Amino acid sequence: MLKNVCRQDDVKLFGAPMEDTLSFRPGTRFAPQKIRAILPYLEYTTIFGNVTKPLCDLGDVELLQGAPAENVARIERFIQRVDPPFIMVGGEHTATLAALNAVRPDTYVHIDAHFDLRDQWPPGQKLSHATFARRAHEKLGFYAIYIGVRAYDDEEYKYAEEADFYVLQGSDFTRGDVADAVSTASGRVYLSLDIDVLDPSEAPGVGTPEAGGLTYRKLEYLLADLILTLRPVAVDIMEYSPPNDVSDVTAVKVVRLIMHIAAMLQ
Ligand SMILES: [Mn+2]
Repeated sequence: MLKNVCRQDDVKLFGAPMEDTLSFRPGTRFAPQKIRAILPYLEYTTIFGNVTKPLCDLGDVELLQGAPAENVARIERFIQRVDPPFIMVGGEHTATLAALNAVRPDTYVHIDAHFDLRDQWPPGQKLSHATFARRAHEKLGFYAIYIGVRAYDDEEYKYAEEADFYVLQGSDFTRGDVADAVSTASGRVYLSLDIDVLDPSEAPGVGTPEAGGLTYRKLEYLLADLILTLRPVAVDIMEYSPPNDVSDVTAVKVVRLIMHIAAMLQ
């Protein structure tokens, strides 16, 4: 059904306003509606690249409240009816598990201040925003490239090492470092962006802020280097939290990134 709403080569946009697990500040469920409110007001032609076709908006996945496993299943079923390329807007990062289940990439690129590789978080909970990447890897066995990670538990770092993931830590890496990381990728690629990879001074509107992050301009170059070389089948932007934003400073970055990504995917 959804396949008939857009043309096959359109870049599709949809919201996954899932927010059933969180560690710190709530609000990611409001991201898709906030993004849609701002999207009409930003220019489509910029010095950094043009979006030549409007995004094809498929609306939001209908979700329950407080049922993470059911919501991951609903998002997965939704994505199975969407032809790539698409951009998913979170919601909590756990929704990326649904996208990985549906897309089944060979290489998963995770841009985030965090690994999201805990076995349980909070203790006793196997499925959450802090564990979803581990659940996905246990099931799907992809190769992963981590970029921007700067806050984690030893357990997560050990898991990433044992899984032979490529990890570019912190925010001081160069474009050459990114090229080295890219050279290890192969096959079908899925790219996930947690907006908390940005420094909280530039992007306060997140649920789990961590000091010492990327600048917005560095993230733009990073995404261009990754997307233009790896040609991911789909991309997501997760964890934007409007109630924690200040004067839309995070919102305008999220919307601009969506347009950059759409321009590169089309
Ligand atoms: Mn994060």
